[in-house]
Amino acid sequence: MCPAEILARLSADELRAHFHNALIGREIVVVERTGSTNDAILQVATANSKEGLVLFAEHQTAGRGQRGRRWESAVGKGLWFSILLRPKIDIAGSPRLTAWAAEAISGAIQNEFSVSPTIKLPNDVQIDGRKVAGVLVEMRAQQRATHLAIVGIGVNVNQSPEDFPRELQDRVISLAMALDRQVDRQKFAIALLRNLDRTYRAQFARDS
Ligand code: BT5
Repeated sequence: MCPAEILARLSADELRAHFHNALIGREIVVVERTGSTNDAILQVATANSKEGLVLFAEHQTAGRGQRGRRWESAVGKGLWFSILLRPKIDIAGSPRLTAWAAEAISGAIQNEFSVSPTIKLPNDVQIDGRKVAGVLVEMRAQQRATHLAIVGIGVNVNQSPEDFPRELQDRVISLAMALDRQVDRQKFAIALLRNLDRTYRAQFARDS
């Protein structure tokens, strides 16, 4: 039997309560369904949006990886989200953002659970040689303003092997598969956003 919180949907209100003084997470939105969170976040953002807006989707119908590859996003079983940032880097510096996000994901997994992920450059986080998370950074040049970066993060949390297409099953893993138990997504989302916020401020923030 699963405790209720494991089956629960993400709660934006509960997430927001943890990030009053944060940069990443100062605004948090959870949508039920969207194509790609990397696109949806630009629809929610306004010209004056501060960096740190986070948008999660429970159901992502057109999740994408690099170069138009598909990202499998089982409904309600992973963390599928994007962060809007204005980092102090050039467009050419975007690989630094990808590496930062992958390290923050890996660090959060290590802190929360008794597993040690590895990072497969440029953008994969793996457990036992199987992909548990991926990062997709997309930058938008802005005239007379700091460039916008959209950092898209997908983490497999509560999938079983059969939640993935057959052709991926021997290359992928979820936290639940690695730990042999279901994981509270809400609790892990808080730990992950905290680690992203702390490490982003140290490396990229303009006025932290
Ligand atoms: C990535 O691309 O790893 C970046 C994934 C980013 C996904 C997030 S979800 C929130 C945000 N919104 C989006 O639309 N995207 C971001 P890449 O390195 O190109 O890896 C893609 C490849 O990983 C696919 O071609 C598959 O082989 C494999 N793959 C697909 N879905 C997967 C999954 N759920 N877990 C592990 N591997 C997967």
